[in-house]
Amino acid sequence: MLQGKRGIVFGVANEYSIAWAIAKAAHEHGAQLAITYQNERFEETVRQLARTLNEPLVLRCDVSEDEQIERVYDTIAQEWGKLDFVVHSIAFAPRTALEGKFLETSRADFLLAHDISVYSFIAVTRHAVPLMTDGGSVLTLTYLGSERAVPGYNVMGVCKAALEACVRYLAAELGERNIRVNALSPGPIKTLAARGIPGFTKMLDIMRERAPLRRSTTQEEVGKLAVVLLSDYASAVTGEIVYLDCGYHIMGM
Ligand code: NAD
Ligand code: 0WE
Repeated sequence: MLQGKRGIVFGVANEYSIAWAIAKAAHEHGAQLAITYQNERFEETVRQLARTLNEPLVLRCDVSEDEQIERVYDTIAQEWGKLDFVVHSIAFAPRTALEGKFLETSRADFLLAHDISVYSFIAVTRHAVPLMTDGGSVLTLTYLGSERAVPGYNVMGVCKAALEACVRYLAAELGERNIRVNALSPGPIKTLAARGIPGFTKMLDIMRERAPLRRSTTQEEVGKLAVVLLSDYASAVTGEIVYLDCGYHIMGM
């Protein structure tokens, strides 16, 4: 589905990362890849994982620094000269903001969460645009907490609402270049970002009880749908938030 296409996947931390599942699926479908990790803490793990792909570019990118984003795209421009897709699979809010009361969200936590989880999506898309000379597909990851008050998701819910608005504004602006912009919205998945969230196991129980499919989403399922959205099979889909939450969000109770 992605033969002859080149893409970059931001946000691989370990084998459980949604970004990694997307990279694997894109690789299986013929894409040539670059993958990025946040810092040295993840470098060894990510380089090890990368060995199972066909020599991807493995690049460090802390999205809080413009120079690191620029360096990544300088490398892509040098090595490939063009780009077909971008996957943004990054979110962060300080633990204090996810544990305390939403009312108590500090200015510093609010700004940091929005910088990493929202602004970075605009930045990585902006740098990709000049390289997407044959059109392109940009994808990010969101969560239902953007439109429902999910207990504890707090400032991240506000970030995801803003992220989803970014999807629409970028889609509107980039459509004339045949660049599509979409988000995938999976149900809760046990990844590094989910581990240590108090009551996360309970959330998986609730999915088993209430989601029409009586379970939550797997990373592999996100990988498969991502491949479709990155491919020409989704050539008329842009500005969309695509749910793959086993139907959870349609329920009224
Ligand atoms: P993950 O921890 O594997 O991935 C999050 C990534 O963000 C990590 O690779 C981390 O290094 C990266 N990151 C954080 N701060 C960064 C920074 N300053 N610079 C660069 N990278 C940074 O967890 P995941 O669950 O795979 O999360 C990926 C995306 O999926 C996130 O946007 C998350 O909100 C979204 N999502 C997750 C779930 C879930 O339940 N796991 C559900 C819906 C959406
Ligand atoms: O987007 C997320 C989680 C993103 C996340 C996770 C962490 C944990 C470690 C952002 N920042 C941090 N900061 C840390 O220090 N998800 C969709 C998973 C998630 O997190 C929740 C959820 C769900 C689902 C938090 C509360 C309630 C539900």
